[in-house]
Amino acid sequence: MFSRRAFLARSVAAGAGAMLVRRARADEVPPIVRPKLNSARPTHTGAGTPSLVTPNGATMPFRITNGVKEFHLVAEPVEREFAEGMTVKCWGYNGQTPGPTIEVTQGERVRLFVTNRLPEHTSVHWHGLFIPCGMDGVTGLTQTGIQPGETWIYEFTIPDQHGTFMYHPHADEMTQMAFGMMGFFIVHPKDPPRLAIDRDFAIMLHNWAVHPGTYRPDPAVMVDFNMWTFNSRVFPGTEHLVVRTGDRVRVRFGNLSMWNHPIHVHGHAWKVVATDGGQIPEAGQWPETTVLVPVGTTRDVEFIADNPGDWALHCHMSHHTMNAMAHGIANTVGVDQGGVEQKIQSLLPGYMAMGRNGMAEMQGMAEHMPGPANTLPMMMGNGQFGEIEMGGMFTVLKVRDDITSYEDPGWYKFPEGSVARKADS
Ligand SMILES: [Cu+2]
Repeated sequence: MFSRRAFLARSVAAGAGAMLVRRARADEVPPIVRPKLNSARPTHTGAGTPSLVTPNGATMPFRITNGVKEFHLVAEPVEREFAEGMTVKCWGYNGQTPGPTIEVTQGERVRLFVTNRLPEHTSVHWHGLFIPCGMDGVTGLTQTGIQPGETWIYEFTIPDQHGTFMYHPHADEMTQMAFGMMGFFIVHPKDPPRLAIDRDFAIMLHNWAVHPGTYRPDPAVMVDFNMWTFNSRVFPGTEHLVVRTGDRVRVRFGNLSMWNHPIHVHGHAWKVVATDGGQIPEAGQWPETTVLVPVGTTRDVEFIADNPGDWALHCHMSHHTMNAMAHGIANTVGVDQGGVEQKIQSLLPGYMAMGRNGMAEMQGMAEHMPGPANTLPMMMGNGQFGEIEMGGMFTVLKVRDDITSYEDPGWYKFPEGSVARKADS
């Protein structure tokens, strides 16, 4: 599994003496940068790789000091708008959740400064990277916690592996990850890939328990989550993925949530080409339209976008494409609630019985009746034909023949006579 070259790289790293994390001296710490969301592209220009796009996110800035690539992560409280109408009090890195995407190239020497501005200790684990154990970031096992106010240094040589990895705390994980502390760590290959990629996206999957009317995720919740996010945003707040017809597209999914997510694409089939464990040989790749992204893993999928249109791309767990969910309520489908509605109205003026014919009537509820503060409707978002009745882990893959940039081109212009129609029209 490990090449001789990788072994040598490790030996060199060991010889350099940086085997354990240490506290930073004030004069060596790079400035703190909080990149603006979506402002950091184009970003990395590795050999033959396109700019990586973290939808609704950003790329981590760096500086080079004596040939070493230096990053400065700041663990801190952040406010994150999940979609218009809901802002959550989270924890993250450099003003964001997920934290900005770190990009490096195979073989590079990196130095990662971590400043802790949380009210409790933390650490950073580099998920999937084969680095010296003293840099692994597990509180108690490989280091003591980084205390509030301290800045520590992780330093290592990127081993002979490339692909999609992640970073997250390995200290009070239940709280710190529930609050959104996670990010991508992308290693680009030193040599150009055999098949050039035109569009490269990174999407982190997460779940949250933000009880209706509240602002802070509940870290004690184990299974009963109510918000499901792509890069800490819910539909319709999720950025659309714009590609040109014929583009070879890569989407990197990471999952640090508490559920597995089967992510489905319409109109295309993709192949899983890599996991956080390594690249998959071509003989081991098979086409599918849904990739299961288990907890604690990454999956890189690739496909040719050869079918123009507006294609749904979403988690196939139907409750994961809903916002502030109405789960746990009595099942009223098929129930005549007429008499009940009048009786309750005598106690609660304005009460509306709902759900007799399904849940679609509850969409746009916010327009009909005020909900709790900071709580999104269960299903929302409009397309060119009306309400899409989705939330959570949903976005749109926009495949276009005629675009000259990857700016959002608006809704698809369907060719005459190509849209489903009512039989009697
Ligand atoms: Cu899901």
